[in-house]
Amino acid sequence: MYKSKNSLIKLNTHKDNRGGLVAIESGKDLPFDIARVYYIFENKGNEARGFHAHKNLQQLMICVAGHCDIQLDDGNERLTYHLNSPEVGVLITKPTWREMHNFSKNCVLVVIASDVYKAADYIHDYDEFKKVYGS
Ligand code: T46
Repeated sequence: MYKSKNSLIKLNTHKDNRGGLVAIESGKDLPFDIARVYYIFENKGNEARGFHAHKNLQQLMICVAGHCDIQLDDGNERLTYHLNSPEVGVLITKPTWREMHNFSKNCVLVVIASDVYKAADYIHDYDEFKKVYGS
């Protein structure tokens, strides 16, 4: 499964009379091997987060509880994804500026990433990002 564009993906969901279960496997459900998982929760006063890009990191973001808006800008267009389901994720496969807004109080945003945390992979200046990756 290879996606050259950032996109919303429907996750592999198993539902029965007990409830739901989502499974995400490297190589099958993701175009990258999983190196790290982190999550964002207890958002204070609806503070926005992100405001940076990654050069190489690929990620899948899933709102497993509550809801939030994810703005993704690949240097050419900016799209907003409203995440509100544990069955759907937004897959980021290319250098992308990201901002997270409008977190609900109960929001838990799980992020599955292709690499460990590397400060050198971040771009914190939007103009610099546009200069390198914009058309
Ligand atoms: C991203 C969005 C969706 C670590 O020590 N290890 C980690 O793996 C991460 C992600 C963060 N941190 C530390 C670095 C900062 O001291 O946790 C603190 C908060 O991180 P940051 O300000 O980067 O959080 P966000 O929400 O602005 O961005 C994060 C990710 O950094 C970023 O890769 O795509 O979530």
